Amino acid sequence: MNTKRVVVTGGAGQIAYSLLFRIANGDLFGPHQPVSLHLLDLPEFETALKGVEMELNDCVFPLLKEIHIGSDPNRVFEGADAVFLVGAKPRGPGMERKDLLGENGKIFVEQGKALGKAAARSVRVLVVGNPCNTNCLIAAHHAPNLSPHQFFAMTRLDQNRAKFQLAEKAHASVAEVSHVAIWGNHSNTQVPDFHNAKIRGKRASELIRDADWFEQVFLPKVQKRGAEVIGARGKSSAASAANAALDAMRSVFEPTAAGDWFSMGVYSKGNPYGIDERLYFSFPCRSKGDGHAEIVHGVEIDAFLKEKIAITERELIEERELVAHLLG
Ligand code: NAX
Repeated sequence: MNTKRVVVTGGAGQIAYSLLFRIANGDLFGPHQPVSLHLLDLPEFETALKGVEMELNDCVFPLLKEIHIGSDPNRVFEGADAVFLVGAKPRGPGMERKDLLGENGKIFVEQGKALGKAAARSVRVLVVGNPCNTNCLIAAHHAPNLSPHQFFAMTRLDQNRAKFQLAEKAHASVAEVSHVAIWGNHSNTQVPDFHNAKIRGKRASELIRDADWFEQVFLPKVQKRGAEVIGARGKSSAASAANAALDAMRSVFEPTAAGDWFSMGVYSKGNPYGIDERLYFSFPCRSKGDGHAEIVHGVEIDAFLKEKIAITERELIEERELVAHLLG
């Protein structure tokens, strides 16, 4: 079996520290698929990358055939089959959203170009580094020889967070919760959809008969869960983010369970919900397991959802305007 090349950027960071070991263990492509890991970070983190490489070697994962570390995306992305774009600058003190967008945007210009040049033609790219939807738009724009549908922005952690909240409230198991959609941006304006979510095959609202809880507790809780984790842990979500990144990438390589869907930031061109057509917008999606995520049609959008979706769409359009100079 051919070895699959998996790239993780931000290889010396905290999400990578969980993600890499799980990929090497077979949690992405299964227990029979050999993998090689290609880690990218900034030149000043090369020694830290070496430490991660040593630890990966010391785990003696049978599926891990090769490790390559470096700081040149053109080399690290060579022949990549699956790419996790995790590395990005954190928001510094006094930094405005606009500054963060501009700073991180530049990273994704360079990496988009390198992907277009060096990655396998069938590569699938998941953008995790924030602001992930707009970074994804920038990266895809700079890889015009790849399809924009090969790029995805991660909203899976938000979906998983929403699923847990619904399960806990209904005293159900997480496996009994389905059809959880996140609409829009991975930010505080995201829309966790409780209207269409199901628990044991029934609408969540039939089991949880508490409209106020959905609107005033559930919604803000999911939107602000990242900040809640930072408040408690002193660091942002890492293991749960890595887990969600694996869930997200696997979702396009495995057929979606009958009747369910998953949330993913996908290229919005031709979407059936009238959303602006040049965004990476999170929709409920399904896959045949062929590397594609298809937007689910006909999902019911009530007045409450419609209003919230318009807000998150506006924010994404605004973000795109702020990085217009990187999309020329
Ligand atoms: P860390 O600060 O621990 O690691 C980031 C790593 O990226 C560092 O090692 C840094 O040197 C590296 N880096 C910076 N610029 C780079 C470049 N140009 N090329 C390669 N590497 C570069 O952050 P971590 O906690 O791992 O989070 C990484 C990103 O994920 C952040 O942008 C964070 O905001 C984002 N997240 C996104 C989530 C999502 O759901 N989409 C959830 C978790 C997380 O907050």
